[in-house]
Amino acid sequence: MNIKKIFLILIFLNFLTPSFSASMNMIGEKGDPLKIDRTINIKMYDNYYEPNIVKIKKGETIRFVVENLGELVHEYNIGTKEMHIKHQPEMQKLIDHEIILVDKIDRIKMKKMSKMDHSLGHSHANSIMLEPKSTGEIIWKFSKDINLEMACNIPGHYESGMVGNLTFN
Ligand SMILES: [Cu+2]
Repeated sequence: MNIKKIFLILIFLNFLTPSFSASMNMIGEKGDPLKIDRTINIKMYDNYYEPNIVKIKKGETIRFVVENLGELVHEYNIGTKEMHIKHQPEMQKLIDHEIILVDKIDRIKMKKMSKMDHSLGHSHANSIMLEPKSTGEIIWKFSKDINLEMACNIPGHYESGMVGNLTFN
């Protein structure tokens, strides 16, 4: 196989893998930290969010300051219901590889393993995963007004109620 052919295949593969970012475009985009309209504080407990309904205006850039007050690792992930359901097997993989432990995230292992399997990297602009007693943030621009959910896709959490609504008015 010549170099040009390999190169073309690589380009083709590149089109296949970011199916996630393609679906991300339909829910909005990573927000500009210099253009924040509002800050919303979200508290994560075992297994629910507070608040679990957030009203959004189309076009708003929101900084979510997310605090994990539970005793388990949790995620704050913005997406459609379909995206969350699709994301759940990925989270199961992180558990299987012992990257997510009950109350810890092995970020060194995550980094190492993501070189072999990109889906284990778990770094998307629309989500953040936090250990207990830690805080993080997401800045998201809601450029599309489709109904979204905030959800934790760690196995069992979504099902037990760790899901809320981001609704447009
Ligand atoms: Cu959770």
